[in-house]
Amino acid sequence: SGTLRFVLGDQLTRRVSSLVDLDAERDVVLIVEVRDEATYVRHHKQKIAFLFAAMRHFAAELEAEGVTVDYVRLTDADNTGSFTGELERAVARNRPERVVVTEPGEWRVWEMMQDWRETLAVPVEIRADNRFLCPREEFAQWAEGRRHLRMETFYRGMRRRTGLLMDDGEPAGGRWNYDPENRKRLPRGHRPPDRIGFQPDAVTREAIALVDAEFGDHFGDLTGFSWPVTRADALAALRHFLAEALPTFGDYQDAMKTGAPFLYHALLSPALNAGLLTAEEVCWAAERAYRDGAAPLHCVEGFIRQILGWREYVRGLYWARMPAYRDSNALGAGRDLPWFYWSGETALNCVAQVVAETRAHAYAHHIQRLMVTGNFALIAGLDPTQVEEWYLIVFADAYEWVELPNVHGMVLWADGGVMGPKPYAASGAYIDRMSDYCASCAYDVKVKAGPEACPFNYLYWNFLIENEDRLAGNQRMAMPYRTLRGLGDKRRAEIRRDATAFLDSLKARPGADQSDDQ
Ligand code: FAD
Ligand code: DLZ
Ligand code: SF4
Repeated sequence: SGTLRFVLGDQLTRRVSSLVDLDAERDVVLIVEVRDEATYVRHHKQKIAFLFAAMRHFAAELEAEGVTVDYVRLTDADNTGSFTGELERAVARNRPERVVVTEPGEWRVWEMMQDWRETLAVPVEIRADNRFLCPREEFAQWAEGRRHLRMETFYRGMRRRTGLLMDDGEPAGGRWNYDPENRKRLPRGHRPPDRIGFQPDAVTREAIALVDAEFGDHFGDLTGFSWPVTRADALAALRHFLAEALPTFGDYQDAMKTGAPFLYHALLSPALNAGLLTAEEVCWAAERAYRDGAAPLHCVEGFIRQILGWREYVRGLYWARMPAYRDSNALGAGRDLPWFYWSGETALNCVAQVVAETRAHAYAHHIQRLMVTGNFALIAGLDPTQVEEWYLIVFADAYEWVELPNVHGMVLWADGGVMGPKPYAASGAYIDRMSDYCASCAYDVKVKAGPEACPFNYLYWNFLIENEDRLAGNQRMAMPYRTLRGLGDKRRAEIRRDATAFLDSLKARPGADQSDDQ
């Protein structure tokens, strides 16, 4: 008897709604390692190790507090491998009066939860996820009747509602957005701060060994694992970020540099998304740095916008528009994901660098995701479903609620403009301006046509040509289409020729030849 409180692997906070009224005398907390969750997509090895390590540490912390934890390990005999199977077994084992759980991050699991209410022998209470600043219903109200859901409008509402960076009802410093001061190029020879690494302890090493043994054929390396897996370490990571990186965060937010995967980014998304930190405390800690004079407003506003704005916004959008959201394909894109997204074996140096860093760290920063692997997927016309699966697999912070809007909406414009007014397509010049990748590339970013040319250059124009019917009428695309019309038939034919030759040369898997791909 008592309550069985089921905590999912990305809800690892003592403050999660399913634990707020925990009675340590009578209740049992259930945490389960299950094969289905590790394989519904074949997650990066570091992502699984991160979650298993964090789940085991969280269970130990609860036990230290005197709470009874029913912890199912992946290799336990009779582990059914699924949330539903393990919950059923746990109900039979513990004989609770009821089950309490917090709503999940993914639609897939939400559907499972609806079934639990029908099939379990005891009542199941599904509580709202209190780990976000904007409740689902509130976002749904805001979104109702709007065809376009613009982040900036939502963000201003959130600033007003929370009081973050507000002075007497006005935005601090008199402006909502300080982007014009951000996004500089990195000066040559600039040395960014070191990442704070967390040496795996015995518990984490065991989780890493388990993943190596059970999921050794998944994408990614385990050797460099240094994520924070406890709340204490996540707080240390936050302090390190506030002191070392936040004061420069905005300036080089969009810069990319060979051998420097982290730059001034926070590296806090895995901890935030798994519950080790809350969005609220991270935002207020950044605001405090501004009020104390430890970081300038343009950096703090830029950072807070990512969490209070973007993160809350994509989560709200996901729940407001699912399950239909993932089905659209506004640009009719359908090419297979090239194998080099996994192998990194490509002459496109920018892509090779980002894939190699992703394999090593289960991390790439925002502009790498958006403007390198993302922009390539957009202008090469890659199939949204395949691209989305890749993004869900390769990053330690990936869950569908945050991955899908970013990939489907922001990167691929597969939602036809719900998130952004126009596709973010760009040629090689953008990557050249914001990185040092082009200097060591086999292609020449300044060349527009022929075998030496940077493929981003002709793929960009080819993208506009392929989507002329769909995009030429879009006001925000008027400029590039005007330029395209001025190019002339000969140049158009040249673009088509180069793009077709390049796209036809891409392999969807090793050994695949043209005839296989048909
Ligand atoms: P910083 O750059 O330091 O930013 C601080 C925080 O802001 C992040 O920790 C994150 O919580 C939040 N944030 C920033 N941008 C976004 C955004 N666009 N959406 C939501 N939150 C944001 N983020 C994920 O957490 N999981 C994903 O699966 C994911 N997939 C992405 C896919 C694509 C194609 C793109 C363009 C972005 C994606 N992002 C995703 C957003 C962003 O790239 C990561 O949150 C960020 O790189 C995490 O690293 P950081 O903690 O160093 O972030
Ligand atoms: C991602 C993941 C993995 C790899 N393994 C587990 C697990 O064994 N047990 C668990 O409770 N959660 C896991 N997760 C996180 C879940 O997939 C996540 O809670 C759902 O996607 C809902 O957001
Ligand atoms: Fe990437 Fe083109 Fe630059 Fe090569 S030249 S690194 S392919 S943008």
